[in-house]
Amino acid sequence: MNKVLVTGGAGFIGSNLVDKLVKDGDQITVVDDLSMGLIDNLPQNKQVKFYHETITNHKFMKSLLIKEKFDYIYLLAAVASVADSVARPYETHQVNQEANIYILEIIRKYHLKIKKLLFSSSAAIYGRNPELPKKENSSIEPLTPYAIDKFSTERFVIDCGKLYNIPTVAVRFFNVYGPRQNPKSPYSGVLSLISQSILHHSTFTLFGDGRQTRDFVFVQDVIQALILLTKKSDVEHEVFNVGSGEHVSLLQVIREYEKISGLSLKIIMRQQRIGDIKDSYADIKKLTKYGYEPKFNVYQGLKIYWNSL
Ligand code: UD2
Repeated sequence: MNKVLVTGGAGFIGSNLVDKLVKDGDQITVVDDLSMGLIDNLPQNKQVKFYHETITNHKFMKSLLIKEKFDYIYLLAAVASVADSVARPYETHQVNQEANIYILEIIRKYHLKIKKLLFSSSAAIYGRNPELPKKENSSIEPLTPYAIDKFSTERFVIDCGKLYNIPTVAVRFFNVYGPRQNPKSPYSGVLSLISQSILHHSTFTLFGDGRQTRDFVFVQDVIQALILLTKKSDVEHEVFNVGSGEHVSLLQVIREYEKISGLSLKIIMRQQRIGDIKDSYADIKKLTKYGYEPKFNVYQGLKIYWNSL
């Protein structure tokens, strides 16, 4: 039985990970401030301990880490909205970078023996770089405080992991979608917004001509990647793209979704959003070499998502 810490564990990706860890028989501690996550996302299970706390509470995080002596740590807590980071750069920096560095600092200072720490970064770090598909060694062109924080924390986790002999790994998420994705903000993932519009027969605003493409990766495939990278003890101090390796246009996705739901989406077209990139998809060869194999295409993933609503 492993002791596992999941920051952001009540959120979309975090809670799907917690479900998997419960099945694997692990003892899980979740720290989440419920800014985007929901308590109802967590299973009522003796294996799961929940703290309604922010990771920026240093005192709390220090005593938790020292007391619990975790085997595995997943750093998924973040202010995930790029727009939020533009509006509140310093506050989001404290969550997206500082709090994570502090966790590493406690591990270093108190010589905590962990088996693996994983940090979740983002495809946002490639920014305006037009190269396709994006490789892990493609140039980094961050455009927002969010992307800058994700990249610097990723480097810190990897390079300081090496320097202080802490086993770490980082992942760059592409467009993750699936059950429990929160459609609360206009900057939430586009598939969660489309889902809401179809479900409630409300109008969806399509920015641009709909021909922009994205690498939509189903959350269960992401969980597969996270478990694989933490459990492989020979993978250390590396960063990996986590995507499906394919890209589809928004119009294609909308058509698929209409087929699945049997409903039609009311669309209103608006100008492309400022700063929007045209196309994005991941080169996932580095990860597939270690056995990662996406199991859900967009049609299969959307079907599960739709049935979960
Ligand atoms: C994703 C990430 C972002 C950052 C970025 C890096 C999400 C939610 N966002 O932004 O954090 O990592 O990738 O490149 O995963 N759209 C509409 N109508 C809407 C909302 C969106 O047409 O109501 C369009 C949007 O203009 C874009 C596409 O849908 O062309 C995808 O938007 P998104 O916000 O889901 O994701 P993305 O790739 O822009």
